[in-house]
Amino acid sequence: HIHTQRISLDQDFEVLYEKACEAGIETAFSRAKQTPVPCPFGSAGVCCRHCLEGPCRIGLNGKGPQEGICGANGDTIVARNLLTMMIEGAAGHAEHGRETALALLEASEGNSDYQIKGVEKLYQVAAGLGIETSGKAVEDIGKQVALKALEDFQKQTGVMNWLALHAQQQSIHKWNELGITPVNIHLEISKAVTRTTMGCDADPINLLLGCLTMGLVDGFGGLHLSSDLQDILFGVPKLVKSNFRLGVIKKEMVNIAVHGHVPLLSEKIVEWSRKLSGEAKAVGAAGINVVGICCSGNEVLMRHGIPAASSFSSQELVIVTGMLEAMIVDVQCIMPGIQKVAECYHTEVITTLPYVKIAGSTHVDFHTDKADKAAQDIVRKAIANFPKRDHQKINSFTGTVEAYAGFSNEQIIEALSALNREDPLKPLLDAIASGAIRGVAAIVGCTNVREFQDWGNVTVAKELLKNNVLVVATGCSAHSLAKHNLMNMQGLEYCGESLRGVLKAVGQAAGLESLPPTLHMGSCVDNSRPADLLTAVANRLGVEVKDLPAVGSCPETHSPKALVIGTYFLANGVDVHVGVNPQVSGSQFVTDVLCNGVKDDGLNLEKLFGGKLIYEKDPVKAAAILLRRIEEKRLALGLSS
Ligand code: NFS
Ligand code: SF4
Repeated sequence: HIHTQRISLDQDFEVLYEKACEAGIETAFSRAKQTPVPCPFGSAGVCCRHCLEGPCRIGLNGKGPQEGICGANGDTIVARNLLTMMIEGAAGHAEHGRETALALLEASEGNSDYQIKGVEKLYQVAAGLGIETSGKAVEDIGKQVALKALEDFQKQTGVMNWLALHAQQQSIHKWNELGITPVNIHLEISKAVTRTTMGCDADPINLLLGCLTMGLVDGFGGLHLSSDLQDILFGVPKLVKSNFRLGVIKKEMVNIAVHGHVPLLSEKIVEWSRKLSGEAKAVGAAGINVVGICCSGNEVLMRHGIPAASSFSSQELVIVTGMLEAMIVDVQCIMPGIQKVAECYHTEVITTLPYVKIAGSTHVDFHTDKADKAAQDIVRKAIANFPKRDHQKINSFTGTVEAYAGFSNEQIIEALSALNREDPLKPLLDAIASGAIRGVAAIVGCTNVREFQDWGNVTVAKELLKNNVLVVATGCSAHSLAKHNLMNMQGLEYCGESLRGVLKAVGQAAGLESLPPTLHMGSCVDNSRPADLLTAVANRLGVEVKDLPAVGSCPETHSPKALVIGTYFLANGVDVHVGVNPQVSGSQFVTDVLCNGVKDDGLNLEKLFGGKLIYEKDPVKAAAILLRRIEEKRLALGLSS
């Protein structure tokens, strides 16, 4: 018998969790409750499994062994484990970028099922890369851009093209002086793996510098490269209105969930679900309904207004509605647990990449040159499952929450230019300077099964809004905010008066009632967008990103990807809050470097870059710290208090 307890601020998932528990269906939430206390050594980051002398672990609180068999001390082991997490996060995003680059290359060469839809973005990126565009065909330029992207996985000297494309000069200078500027993505990942192996890097400072390099690899080679190329292939997101919560799953429809991260396949699923709706009607359904999970959900929401069913932590429970014909997954944040839950229903889990399979699931191999065929096969499998529903097991929800999304920088600038055509950023800068907006916060990252779902994300957001901070969001935290009315006009009541005034002024100029209280900027790779927004603001003011009253917050951190994204922002001097233990407490030294500043040693994150890591579990306290940091930066910039 599994004990039921509250798991989510979202009532629908509470209902489904209880249903699952009563039916004896295990989910991540119930498994988490079975091991209520995680391993204390792993939690502190002091467990080393890098060779067969070990595993070794450092005794906690100074008791027991303070070195591994090889002599590695706690500082080295903690820093090395942190770097290992960074590598995992960066590798995932890099692979996302590489696949997108190949897709652009193939589309440009005319041998794939994709075309270039974001022509304007293509010209813009090409110009930034120094590619000659005049008199050239779109496909030609597309090919040049794709080759420049692939160069970032190959070049042996210089700096990454995508870093030079997006970083501020002053930052590049700083990174060069520290020797942390990445040359190419694969080279840096390979080097970082090498330095973490037994008998290599044993200097905690050097290992932490390695973490920063991974942050830069991730930020430029993962996030920016992926977002740019996706915008080129699929178009730049524009304002859309859609819906969140489980009511988006429709009883009368064939329901298909797209889950994962790389939108190459989900774009095609959306397309073919529209084209094949007649076949769904032939089996008695009213049509085909695609819903999003995690970042695949964010991607198709941003570009097509596809409604979103779930963030990371409750992904298994979506199946417990009994109305999902297929869950299609590609890569990252996919719980293997979905398969066992699916076996209790008629749902078919379909994996699509040769390196991401789940035992027991259906596999349909996906490649860009047969994307249409794969998408048709998959949609038809879902249709065929519709008549297999067990009507006794269905839980349907009617409630949905409206949400605006699609806030690319292009969309934000377009909205602002209704107020000032010549200098669109000026209204935003004026609002920040006058103090009507105190600062900017990006609420990013995950939901975590060990946390009360949505609580941290929503609470940090509400606290910041109340204090007139402009809030943008990405990833699963955007799901949390949307579900709780923070992306529709109802949520304006949570904003401080002066922030609400600015949102209304900008929104009304752009033809809306107001801008929503928080702006959905996309998936986790789209953290490139808030980064670019900050860079644009800093450049316009003639300062560095580190000087801006801007913070990042990841209240319900779950993934190493979130940690490495945070590190990218730290390398740019932006304060980053995490609400979940980052597993470094086993080393006072590492904790001090990241969070407190080391007095007499060579590495002090805040002194070097201008920002620091803030670990605070309590979302109200975390928001208070972030507000204080925003005010400190305002003061340093000479802005009104
Ligand atoms: Ni980001 Fe998106 Fe969600 Fe966290 Fe996972 S889906 S890439 S890692 S859990 S936000
Ligand atoms: Fe132990 Fe050192 Fe091997 Fe790690 S690398 S398991 S600390 S001997």
